[in-house]
Amino acid sequence: MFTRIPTVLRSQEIIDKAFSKASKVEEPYQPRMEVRIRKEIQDRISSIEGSTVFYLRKMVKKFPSNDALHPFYRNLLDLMFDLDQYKISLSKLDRTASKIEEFSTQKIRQLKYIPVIAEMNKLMREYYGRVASLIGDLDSDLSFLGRCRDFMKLVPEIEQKDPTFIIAGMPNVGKSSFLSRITTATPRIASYPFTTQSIYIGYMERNGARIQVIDTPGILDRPMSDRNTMELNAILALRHIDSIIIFLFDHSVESIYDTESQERLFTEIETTMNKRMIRVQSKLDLSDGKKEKYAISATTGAGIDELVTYMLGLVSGVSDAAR
Ligand SMILES: Nc1nc2c(ncn2[C@@H]2O[C@H](COP(=O)(O)OP(=O)(O)OP(=O)(O)O)[C@@H](O)[C@H]2O)c(=O)[nH]1
Ligand SMILES: [Mg+2]
Repeated sequence: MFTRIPTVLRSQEIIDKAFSKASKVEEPYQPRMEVRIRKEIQDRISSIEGSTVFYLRKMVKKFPSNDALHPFYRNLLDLMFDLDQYKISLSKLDRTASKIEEFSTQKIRQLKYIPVIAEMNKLMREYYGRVASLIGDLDSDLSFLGRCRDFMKLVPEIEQKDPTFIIAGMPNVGKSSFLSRITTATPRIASYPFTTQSIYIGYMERNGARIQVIDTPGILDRPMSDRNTMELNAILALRHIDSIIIFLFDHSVESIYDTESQERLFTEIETTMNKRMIRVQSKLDLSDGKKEKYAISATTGAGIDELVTYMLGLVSGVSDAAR
């Protein structure tokens, strides 16, 4: 959504562009000087009106409206910036475009009744001044929208329609190995603009339905209290993605974390995310037997089919509907 928005220009750039284009407007020879000047001013006004109104309206159209924003993106935008300000800034751009239109029509009409060239030039100066001030008043809104766009452009695009699983668990438990085992291609790597971490998004194709799997290193694998605000925001936004969480427990002999700390994180995620959680034991080949209902080894492939079948069953209603 935000990736399609070009860089947002600042007031002065919009004014400079429009005025410089208008200054190139020239009327061909006319025997009567007043007629030529009048026509030239009229054309310059139309040119400025055209380029400024076009630009402002284009921006309003390119930025997704509040209603068009998926809750995930809406929530992020609100957390990082301010959704009310976003709405206000967009509607200010739109209103200014209308004001410029009205003002241009009014000036072109007045121009028709001005007989003296000096008066025509005065009207033109007035016009330029007013348009420059109308667009100048938008500067803080343009800069605000520019910052929203620069940030949101980097937020990973998550397919909202596909049934989605989020893989969580302590570091090194085998989340990424599991993701590459069950998803087809190399996962798409996307960085959150406000964490140094990336999320990995993979897709499983089964029976014609597409299922999205998101691996979240550094986003879900540490206690909430250790997190900075940015990371917390990233987690809170993930709550808005309709999904089921696969929580991996490493009960293997080589596990870095004890069972208690893994259980603590499980409970914490369960409480914050408020989503269905599936407990899965990883690294079965290195473990002393099965300790969870679902146990897998990304290395040998043991237990994978069973787990995937279970996962598909959980979303089959959803994926049928999506088809
Ligand atoms: N023997 C064995 N090793 C595994 C298995 N799954 C993962 N590993 C190994 O465990 C290590 C960590 O695996 P990752 O998949 O990177 O774990 P992760 O949870 O994504 O780690 P972070 O992204 O750092 O949180 C790697 O050396 C893997 O090769 C498994 O089923 N069996
Ligand atoms: Mg990983």
